[in-house]
Amino acid sequence: MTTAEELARDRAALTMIQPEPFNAEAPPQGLRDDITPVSLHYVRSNFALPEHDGTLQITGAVQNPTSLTLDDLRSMPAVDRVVTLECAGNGRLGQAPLPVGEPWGFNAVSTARWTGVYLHDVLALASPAGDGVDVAFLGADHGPYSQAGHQFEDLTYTRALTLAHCVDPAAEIMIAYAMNGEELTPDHGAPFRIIAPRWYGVASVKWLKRIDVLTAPFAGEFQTSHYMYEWQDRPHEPVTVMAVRARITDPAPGVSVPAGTYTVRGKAWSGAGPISRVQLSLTGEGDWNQAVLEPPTGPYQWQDWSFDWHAVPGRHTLRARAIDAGGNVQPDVPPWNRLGYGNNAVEVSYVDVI
Ligand SMILES: Nc1nc2c(c(=O)[nH]1)N[C@H]1C(S)=C(S)[C@@H](COP(=O)(O)O)O[C@H]1N2
Ligand SMILES: [Mo]
Repeated sequence: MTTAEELARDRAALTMIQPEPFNAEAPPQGLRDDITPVSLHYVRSNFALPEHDGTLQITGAVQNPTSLTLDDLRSMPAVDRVVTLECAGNGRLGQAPLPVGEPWGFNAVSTARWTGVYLHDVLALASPAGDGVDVAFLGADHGPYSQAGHQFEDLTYTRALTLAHCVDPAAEIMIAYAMNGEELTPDHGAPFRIIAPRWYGVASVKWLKRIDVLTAPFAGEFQTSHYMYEWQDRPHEPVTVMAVRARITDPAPGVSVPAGTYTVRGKAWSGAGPISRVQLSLTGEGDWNQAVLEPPTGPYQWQDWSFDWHAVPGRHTLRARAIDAGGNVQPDVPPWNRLGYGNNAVEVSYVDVI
């Protein structure tokens, strides 16, 4: 059991967005290194922290309904992956008019080393039926829910991925029980959770309680009503992989820097593949200079970039933008949609050189 003091300690270093259910961003130093310490990793929860009885059920269209404990998972071959997770609502504050939903700034993104088992290995134990279509993941968290005109007395956090995606070894979807080498904390989904690399965090169901193989597409609230891009001028689309994005981490927001050569640093990532270029504008006017981009240290994590800036006194407008291997470029203007997802517009950072 986690005491209130332990919970408060776990949360103390984060930038709070909402106290209950607890939602908080990483502080700027959470984006500095390759791996975000657990205590600095953003938290996004739709319901109060749930109780979890320690078992995982695999039900539905399977030949062999299965129940597993944490010890059962630990006895299976372990896999270890560094994964950048970003909330699809990250950057919502940059959209105007402000959409409904959590008013996230720009730090609902972090990177951790997750340890667990492959989802496809766990599914194989239950033998999904040949006519399986989707796999629904149910969290232990539930409760009354009312947002954007939808009301429920008791809704359970449930998300699905296609069965084909779940059993694809190349997708490397995990059931994780450890984060940066430690047991999962309550806020990050103890005792185990899904980690779906490349996808916005919404797919990585915490407090995993049940895996249900379905013979028809899943149409739950968090699948078809929320986490949809409701574009104004084209058909709605589900939120899937993370959009390409670069961040400036140094100079940190609001920090003045001395005149001379200053190495501007940052991160860049995309769910569509590795980053191929990062460019920096020093005038705010589209003078895109090539930054030095570090090669990826793993397939699912942000990359470092840097740029030696000849900083002269005055106020400067720095902007960084990333381009991924698929040729996706960050837009200048946030891609507005009613629920405010996927704002990957180029961010502006004002820096005083003294
Ligand atoms: N059971 C459950 N899983 C969940 C959520 C939730 O509310 N309930 N939120 C999702 C969202 S929207 C995000 S961005 C990630 C955040 O994971 P983290 O809190 O470990 O950073 O968890 C996902 N998994
Ligand atoms: Mo999210």
